[in-house]
Amino acid sequence: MSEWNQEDENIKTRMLSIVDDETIDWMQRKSVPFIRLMSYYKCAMMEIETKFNVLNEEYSLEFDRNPISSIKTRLKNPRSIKEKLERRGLPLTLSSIEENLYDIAGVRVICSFPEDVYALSKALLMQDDITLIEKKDYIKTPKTNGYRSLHLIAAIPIFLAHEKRMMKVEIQLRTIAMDFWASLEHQLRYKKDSEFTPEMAEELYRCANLSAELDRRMEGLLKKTKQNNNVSEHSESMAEMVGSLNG
Ligand code: 0O2
Repeated sequence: MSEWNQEDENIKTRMLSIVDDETIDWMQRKSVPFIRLMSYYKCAMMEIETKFNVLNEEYSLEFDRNPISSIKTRLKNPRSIKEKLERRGLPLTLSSIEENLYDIAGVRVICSFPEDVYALSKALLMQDDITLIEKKDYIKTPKTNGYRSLHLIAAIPIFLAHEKRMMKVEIQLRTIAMDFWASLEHQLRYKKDSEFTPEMAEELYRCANLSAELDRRMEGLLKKTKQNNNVSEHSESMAEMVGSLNG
């Protein structure tokens, strides 16, 4: 028996000591459709991730650099799903999850430069199997705390053995600097053992502006390298032309 199976057996034994067979049966009947729905979200997430990997590959061939630094995916956990439905006073059912929650499957694309965020989102949304449901541009209009990211809710088909299903995925696109800020802000804000003061919020806001400035300056450097490339490409072709005239 593998370690995993042994673990399953241990859980079953512990469960049997506190609940009866009938209850376990009921729990399984409830959980199988839930697990199936989660696997559909996982498939949709994989489809979106692949689309971004394909775009990254194409861009890296064309422009000799990678617009995507990394991609992270996550499925919302059952507890967060339940809490979100309860917070909104919505029924705790599978159809309610599908209809009301758009962030069960999340794909976070960390880009090198701000222009990559927009180029990638445009390229994704142009694809004919993608339907845009919602777009929030927190880069053009940052949140009051300084948070920046481009959020898309998109529907994508997944093809199962006997059916095609449209699944919603939340896509967050942001630069490395925006991600650095958001990750640390999240850690600081939700630190259990300490208070998050207004002064700390102000300092974080200043840090967000600093990271936006960093993005602007890095993008400025990128533009300069592009201009330099154009100059050298031009002089190369000029040199070729001069060469051919001389020949
Ligand atoms: P998790 O675990 O990261 O997913 P909604 O999701 O529609 O109920 P809202 O606020 O309208 O709520 O959605 P929005 O603005 O699109 O933001 C949703 C997600 O963006 C959050 O998910 C975070 O991941 C991220 N986000 C939004 N604002 C902030 C922020 O101020 N700081 C940081 N660090 N992240 C932010 P969840 O559900 O909070 O968590």
